Amino acid sequence: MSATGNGHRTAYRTCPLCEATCGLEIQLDGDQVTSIRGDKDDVFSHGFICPKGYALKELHADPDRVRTPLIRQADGSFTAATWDEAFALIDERLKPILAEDRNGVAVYLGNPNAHNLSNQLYGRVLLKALGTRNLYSASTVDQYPKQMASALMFGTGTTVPVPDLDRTQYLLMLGANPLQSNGSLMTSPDVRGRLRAIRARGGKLVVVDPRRTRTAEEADEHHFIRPGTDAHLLFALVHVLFDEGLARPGERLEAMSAGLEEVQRLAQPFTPEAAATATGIDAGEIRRVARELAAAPRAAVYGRIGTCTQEFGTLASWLVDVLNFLTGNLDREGGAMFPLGAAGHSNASGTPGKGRGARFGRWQSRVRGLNEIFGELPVACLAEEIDTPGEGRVRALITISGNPVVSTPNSSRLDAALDQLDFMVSLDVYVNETTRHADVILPAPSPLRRSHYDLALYLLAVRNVANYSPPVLPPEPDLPDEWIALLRLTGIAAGLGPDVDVSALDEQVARVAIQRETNTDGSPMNGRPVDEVLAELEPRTGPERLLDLMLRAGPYRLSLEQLENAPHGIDLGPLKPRLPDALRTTSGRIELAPEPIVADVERLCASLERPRNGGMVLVGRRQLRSNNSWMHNLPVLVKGKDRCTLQVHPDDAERQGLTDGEPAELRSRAGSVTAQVEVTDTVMPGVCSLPHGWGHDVAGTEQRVASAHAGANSNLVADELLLDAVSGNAVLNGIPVELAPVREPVPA
Ligand SMILES: Nc1nc2c(c(=O)[nH]1)N[C@H]1C(S)=C(S)[C@@H](COP(=O)(O)OP(=O)(O)OC[C@H]3O[C@@H](n4cnc5c(=O)[nH]c(N)nc54)[C@H](O)[C@@H]3O)O[C@H]1N2
Ligand SMILES: Nc1nc2c(c(=O)[nH]1)N[C@H]1C(S)=C(S)[C@@H](COP(=O)(O)OP(=O)(O)OC[C@H]3O[C@@H](n4cnc5c(=O)[nH]c(N)nc54)[C@H](O)[C@@H]3O)O[C@H]1N2
Ligand code: SF4
Ligand SMILES: [Mo]
Repeated sequence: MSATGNGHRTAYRTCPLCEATCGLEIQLDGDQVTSIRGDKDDVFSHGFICPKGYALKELHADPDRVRTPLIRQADGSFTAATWDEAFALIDERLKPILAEDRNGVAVYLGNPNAHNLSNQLYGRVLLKALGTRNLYSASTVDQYPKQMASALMFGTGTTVPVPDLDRTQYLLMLGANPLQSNGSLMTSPDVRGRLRAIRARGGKLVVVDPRRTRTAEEADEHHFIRPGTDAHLLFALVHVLFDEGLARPGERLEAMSAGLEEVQRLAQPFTPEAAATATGIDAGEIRRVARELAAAPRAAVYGRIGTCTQEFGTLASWLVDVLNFLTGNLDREGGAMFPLGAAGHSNASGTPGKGRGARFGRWQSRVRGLNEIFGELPVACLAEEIDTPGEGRVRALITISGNPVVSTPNSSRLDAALDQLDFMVSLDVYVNETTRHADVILPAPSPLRRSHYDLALYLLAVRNVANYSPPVLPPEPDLPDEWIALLRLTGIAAGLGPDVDVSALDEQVARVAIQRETNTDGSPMNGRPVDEVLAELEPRTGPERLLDLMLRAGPYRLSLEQLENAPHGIDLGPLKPRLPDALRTTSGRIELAPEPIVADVERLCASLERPRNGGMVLVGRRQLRSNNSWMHNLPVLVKGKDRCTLQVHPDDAERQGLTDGEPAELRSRAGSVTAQVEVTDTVMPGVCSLPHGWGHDVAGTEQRVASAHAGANSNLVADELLLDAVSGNAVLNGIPVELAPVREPVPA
């Protein structure tokens, strides 16, 4: 932070809104933010910023943002309360439910937790104290198929290869649109610049997407693909590599792997011809892409939300890295590499090259018997766990930074189910579609009033970096950082009552974390007395103390002080090969053919025979000025033309009698929704696209701007019964739908 006269000063802070981790330069006059722009000295983003980064200014000032605890009254309205009143009520209402059944209290964790240091570090403390098996999160409408495949192949869910964007010469990208999303499972500010650089150095970008996206327009080549058939395409690429003797992982990779022959056997039925029928991509083109991928000096295959939130999400995610392996590009410069985070990277701690591996399905959901994954149950079954009577029913819910009523499939069922809860608490910054059901809302400070370090996203970065931001502004006296609320909830969950001694509990949390290090082989703290390490971290408390510990114990042996002295971040260099040390499988090998994945190939084979009846399917899309469901209350982001449109190909529009700009009704097994049609040949025939996160026209919310730009909720038609069989992740792309014109005008 640098200060000049008259209260004018400049602060630097990492943007917490998406995975790109851009550095912001924030000008302030006293407490007022006067401007936000990209920090050109940021070691990673070099001044890049998107419109959401600027929007932090409006988010900070948004009069609709919740600023005190709220308690819901009998008539449904909310009244302001003190923190003590709120926690007393929570204690009173949760205690009897917890006493009867720990699993009676469910938790839903939303996406912003991944961008919030306090919540990442203290959310898990609360979960441990609660001891519930009913844990749900946005990860099962997102990336768990990828993390599951990674865990089975490499040993942990954060051992996810990312494309080495800055050095690759060939990038095959499926189901991602980083020009709108700014990248995901690939922390990479200014993706457009980095993609353009690939082409500028003579490389090639190939995009596979049922829509001709902005990213596709940047590419050398774009292939439309029938939604949900990426695994067919990827298997066919594998098939061609084996068939033509192009499967050459190289001695190094081969020596540390298991299951190569099994992969070859599994790929047999997936001839380019068979895949062509399923995917709609010509067999000759599939052969050519396979040959080019094999011939490229350094290549990477990368898949994201379109390959995860679909019927064969785990298979597709697995095949992406099978291809990276077969072409020798796994763990190689310019290929798909493993980042090394400065703090909290489980594959960098303990014994190198071997671990406990991954286990799934340790328990099942009560109603549908769905498997546990990474300690969670699929969020697609949350509603039924509430609305199905019987022993073990979910009776209370805590949501933390989540809006599942808009973000998860069959929203209307969940919306109704929340009314059947005995008690609900939401930690959130808005009264929105979900939190309006809560009995108590606990607010969180503006991002500018809390510190930041991207614990999760640096584990996925295309370059190793570390950047810590102190709060730009001091906390408001009555709006403390979220770790304090999380510890008070922990006190309640642990039976210590609503007034737990927060600093004593925090010290206990730190001691447990230190003890883990002092007990870990290879840790610089191994064997040291806990008190001694604790003293070294003084006078820090809260998230800063834990972060400092993690940085010191981390692979670069950094300290928080070093990061505090580097407001533009510390560049730790380009990605380096990390195998076999990063492996944490029980075998110490790359498991190319893990059993749960192999078992699902049969289902994929069966789908080859599926008749293609010409029906319509729905896919989603992301838009630059949007962020899932929660930034639609900021005028700077919603101004201009209505963006929540239903994109339909001209041929389909004609066939169904749909007119551009007119409303259409979209129907599925789960429900229906009305949206305005946009006729465009950027979607392939047979596919329509509606963005998610909209539908703000429900009663009882307090988001004036969002309500005036309501849009339609695509998850009213997403079907909670359609899942990726392996992971339990929801199918949000490739949902069978019917379309019909609506004569009535769409309500504004
Ligand atoms: N149909 C369809 N559905 C989808 C997707 C899709 O592609 N298609 N994508 C899915 C994906 S990838 C995701 S990640 C999910 C997102 O699903 P969710 O995480 O459930 O939804 P968000 O819209 O991110 O909601 C974030 C919530 O956090 C609150 N919030 C914001 N900042 C803070 C803070 O600092 N503290 C607290 N306590 N709360 C805060 C917001 O007010 C909002 O209520 O949606 C999924 N749903
Ligand atoms: N502006 C903005 N940025 C965001 C978000 C946001 O809501 N808005 N959300 C953030 C979050 S939580 C996430 S998880 C990331 C996601 O980041 P991305 O994965 O890059 O997200 P999308 O832009 O939705 O791109 C998914 C693409 O998959 C395509 N697709 C759909 N079905 C299929 C299919 O079956 N096969 C193939 N090959 N493609 C398919 C869609 O047409 C779409 O273009 O974005 C993050 N960034
Ligand atoms: S790209 Fe993401 S991190 Fe960068 S400014 Fe935009 S929202 Fe923030
Ligand atoms: Mo996401």
